[in-house]
Amino acid sequence: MIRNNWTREEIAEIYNAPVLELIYRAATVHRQHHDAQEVQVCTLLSVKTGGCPEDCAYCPQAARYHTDVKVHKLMEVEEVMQKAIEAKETGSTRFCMGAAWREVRDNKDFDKVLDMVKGVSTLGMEVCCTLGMLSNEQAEKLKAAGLYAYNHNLDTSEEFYGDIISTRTYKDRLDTLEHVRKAKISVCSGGIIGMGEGEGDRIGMLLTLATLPEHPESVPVNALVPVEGTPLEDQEKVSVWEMVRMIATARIIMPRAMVRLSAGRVRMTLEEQALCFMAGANSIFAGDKLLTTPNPGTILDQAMFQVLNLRPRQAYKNLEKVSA
Ligand code: SAM
Ligand code: DTB
Ligand code: SF4
Repeated sequence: MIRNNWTREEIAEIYNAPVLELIYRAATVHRQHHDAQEVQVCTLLSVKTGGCPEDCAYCPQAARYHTDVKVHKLMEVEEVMQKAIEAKETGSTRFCMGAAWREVRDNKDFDKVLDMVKGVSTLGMEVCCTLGMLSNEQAEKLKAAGLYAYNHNLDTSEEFYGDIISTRTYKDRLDTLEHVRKAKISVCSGGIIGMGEGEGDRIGMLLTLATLPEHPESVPVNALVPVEGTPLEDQEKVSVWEMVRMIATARIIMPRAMVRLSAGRVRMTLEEQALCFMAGANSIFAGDKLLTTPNPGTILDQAMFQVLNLRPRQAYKNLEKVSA
């Protein structure tokens, strides 16, 4: 039932199906593998902001672009703990700490991140990090500290990658995903639409994800948040149907994954988000900020959950299934 041998043609056929058929098919697969009323709620925290040496064309945190993002050195462990406690109190069960690093270096800052991971894991939340490239050893250290998941996006297809980022390669990304997998950390990997890529690039990214030796446990689908000062500041907003096609296709080809309706929700109505849940999305980022850009706050999301009869998923549910 779970396939890792999808072909480009098969994925293209799914992606291009009549949209209501596509939603129906994805909704059916969703119900075979998940409780469709349940949505995983994650909170992001930027623990080290801005000043990044990479040139990702979408990113407000790249040092070379002149954006309004204020550089902030690595936060203190106590401050991070406070934010995690607040996130838990407002209903999040996953806490993801992001750093504007090209890669992890073996220094005091990494030791501090390991302490953050240790601390947050004592709260009973699923702890996630997104810190850039990792070696095998660094992945193992994070695992030993209690890290549950690691986010590392492919962002787009291998063919389009060079148009968006020149300071690292697609293979660098895949290597880190392999290190994360080897350390038995849950893999979170997805991408962004609305960067000027073609449909073939969207399908290409999904093909790479769905033909990894094991599918990622989470697949974030971000709509580009165009930020002034970045090369992609003038990109047009993607239509909800493009989000729906991405989400539904991811749901059908990676049925067990949590598909996350990620960046871009501030520009979507409740009804548009409902279509995304119908198409198989079952996770969101909560709180009034993503890493540096706005996100619908807790009050709006709680109201949305009420209208759509959704409820937050408990933490570590997958592990319980394994041990049950
Ligand atoms: N520096 C690390 C890295 O690049 O892997 C971790 C942090 S980075 C900000 C995490 C992810 O955020 C990126 O891979 C990208 O997919 C997403 N992202 C960054 N800026 C974005 C934007 N303006 N719109 C949508 N997604 C964005
Ligand atoms: C992901 O796929 N999206 C999140 C998370 N993983 C780290 C980040 C979105 C960032 C949007 C731009 C910002 O807020 O800086
Ligand atoms: Fe740096 Fe990550 Fe932003 Fe790229 S996406 S510029 S690596 S913070």
